[in-house]
Amino acid sequence: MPNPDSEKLVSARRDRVTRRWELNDEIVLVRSGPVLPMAGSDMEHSFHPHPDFAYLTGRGIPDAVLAFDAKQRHWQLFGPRSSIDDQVWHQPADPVGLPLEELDDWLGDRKGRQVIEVSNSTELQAGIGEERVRKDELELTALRSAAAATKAGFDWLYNTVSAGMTEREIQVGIEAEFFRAGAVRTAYPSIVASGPNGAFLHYFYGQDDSLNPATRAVLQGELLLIDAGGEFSGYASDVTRTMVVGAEPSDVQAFLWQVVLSAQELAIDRCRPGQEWREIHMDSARVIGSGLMELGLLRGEVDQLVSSGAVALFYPHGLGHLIGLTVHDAGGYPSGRERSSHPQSRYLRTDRPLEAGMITSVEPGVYFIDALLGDPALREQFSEEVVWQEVDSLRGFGGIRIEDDIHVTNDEPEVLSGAIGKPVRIG
Ligand SMILES: [Mn+2]
Repeated sequence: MPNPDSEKLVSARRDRVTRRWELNDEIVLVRSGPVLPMAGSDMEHSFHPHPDFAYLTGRGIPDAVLAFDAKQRHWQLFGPRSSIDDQVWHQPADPVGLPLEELDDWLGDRKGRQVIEVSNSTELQAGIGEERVRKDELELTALRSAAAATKAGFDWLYNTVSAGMTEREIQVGIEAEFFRAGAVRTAYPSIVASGPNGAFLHYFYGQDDSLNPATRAVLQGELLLIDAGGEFSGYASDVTRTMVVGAEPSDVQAFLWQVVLSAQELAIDRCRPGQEWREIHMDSARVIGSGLMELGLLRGEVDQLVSSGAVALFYPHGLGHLIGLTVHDAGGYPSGRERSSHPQSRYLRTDRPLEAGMITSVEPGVYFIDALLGDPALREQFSEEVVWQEVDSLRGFGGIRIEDDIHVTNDEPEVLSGAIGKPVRIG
């Protein structure tokens, strides 16, 4: 049950959101969402409340409705009541607010007024999203706890993993430690990618359609890329480390690892109010591009290599994203900002100036992605800028990504995941 202090903070969120909404006498409904059935089965997926509902109530009850009467400036929560039959199978849901059956009468008392579902209104959703980007104390506490649970998993990894372990063994081990440390679940499916698998940005075990977990073992001297995090009180953490397992890093591994770390450190230091995220992202691409030039994989002038899309062949994603109730959180593009189709920024999930209270991931990377590097059209297009002979010798290298979660403050950036070590080698 939320305590009185947290109730006060949640109520303050509602006040801030209603100040953003331009309403007269409308009725607004914010639904938590249903429990979703699994196809062809009487089982259900685990419930994830709609994050807007969770934000405005501090709760995660299925089928609940938060109503706002704009005329009376009054919020009313309606929650389901568990029947006796329900309670034979499940523990009862908290009896929050008024019984859900009373919603129709409540709306009937307000007949003739326009009823707006938040999920159908971009404007109202944007109003909530604009508030969700700046975290209050309750949210920061949850985010710090999520990062602490994630640290427990990575500590296990550093102490335990050696060459010969399978991706599945590593995934089970790291997740077990998240849960022991208080995480309710993982914030997203853990990415445990050994060797060449690290070149898939979102490599998930079991994605080979066999219905069985991955059996690939990490080999001595290979890279191991782990992108995983626990969820705590509904809030995500999102951390990536890449290490060489069971051997000293090769010159190329060590060099590229250092390039990615430098790009990350420079970007983290710029996570300060007023900085434009897009510019930090583009500068991180210049750092990566300069490294690739130094290694003899690209030739030319770095700004040109970024603008032509040559760097994006090796760093095709955005520098990071906002984090909160969802791992890729709301509010990345405020009104007036459009997504770009440029290869270096088409996957950029945020384009706005940073503000104190925001949480953003910072996750530059370098990858050798077969689908891009083997594409005849791209090889032709970048025949001058990419030294293909050198690049081809690194096919199968995998990828390197280093990711932390940053709290932008009016002082130094707070790295929520900063206590998680960054070894270049384990095992
Ligand atoms: Mn991330």
